[in-house]
Amino acid sequence: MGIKNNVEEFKARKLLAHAMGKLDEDTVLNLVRQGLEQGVDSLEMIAEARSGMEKVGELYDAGKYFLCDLMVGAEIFTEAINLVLKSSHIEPVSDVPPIVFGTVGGDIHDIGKNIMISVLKSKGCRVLDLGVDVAAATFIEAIKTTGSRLLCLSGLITTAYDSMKKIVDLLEKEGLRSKVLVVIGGLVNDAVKNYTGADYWVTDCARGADLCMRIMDGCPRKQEIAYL
Ligand code: B12
Repeated sequence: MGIKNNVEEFKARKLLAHAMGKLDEDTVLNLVRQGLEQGVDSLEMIAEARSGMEKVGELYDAGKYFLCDLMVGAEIFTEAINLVLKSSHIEPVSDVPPIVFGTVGGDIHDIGKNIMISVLKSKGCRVLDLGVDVAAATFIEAIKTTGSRLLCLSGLITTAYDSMKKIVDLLEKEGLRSKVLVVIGGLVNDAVKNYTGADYWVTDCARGADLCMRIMDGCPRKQEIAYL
């Protein structure tokens, strides 16, 4: 079977999502290695692993998985993504102000944030990672000191929406709103975007990278960077 067929088969069978949902570490990692060998797109694999993580969340919701299972899921997912991204660690060369990125106050989920940041860096963008549970004032301070025009906020729990809104309100209060575009990601949707006053919402890594690159005019770089 040719490489193209292998890639199609990989996608069609959703094995990675399935193994992720079952917290089957060995199978997840083997499938990622196999996918890399067969030339499956890295963003495709991230998306599939993420859909497996959604299953983990659903099972947790249904009382079939417990907090420790969420934690195991997070570890497996991180290992898998590190494998996927490992050959795309390229030093950012952009000389425009960095994208300011963080998980908002009250929220400690950072897997999605870290993936987005790795992908953006691999495309040559500079990113200032403020970490997790970041206070609104810290985001504003970072915008002021870097002169950044893109603020990326990650949030996965409902209380994160108020934190996001607070940040956007503070941008307005400080007279910075018209200079900065705000992109939110994680467990968000159109209603959350409207509530928080953000400009865009994203739940997909490929779309997120495209959007940020467009806002940043392609993040100037010196070399062409191919994905894996
Ligand atoms: C892993 C996980 C954890 C791990 C987090 C580990 C870590 N270091 O991040 C641990 C076990 C610590 C955890 C803790 C908790 N969790 Co939790 N967790 C999850 C789980 C299963 C997966 C999240 C994840 O990593 N997904 C994979 C990543 C890759 O997806 P993603 O974050 O969406 O990111 C992608 C895109 O959205 C995008 N992206 C993300 N951010 C951004 C930002 C920008 C700007 C852009 C452009 C793109 C972008 O890029 C990523 C790549 O595709 C979800 C279930 C779910 N459905 O999401 C629950 C979930 C989010 N957790 C939940 C809960 C309730 C909790 C706890 C409160 C549990 C508790 N009782 O203590 C605590 C929260 C503590 C806190 N204060 O934050 C709930 C939230 C419900 C709600 N509506 O509020 C969920 C939905 C589970 C559920 N169904 O109940 N959790």
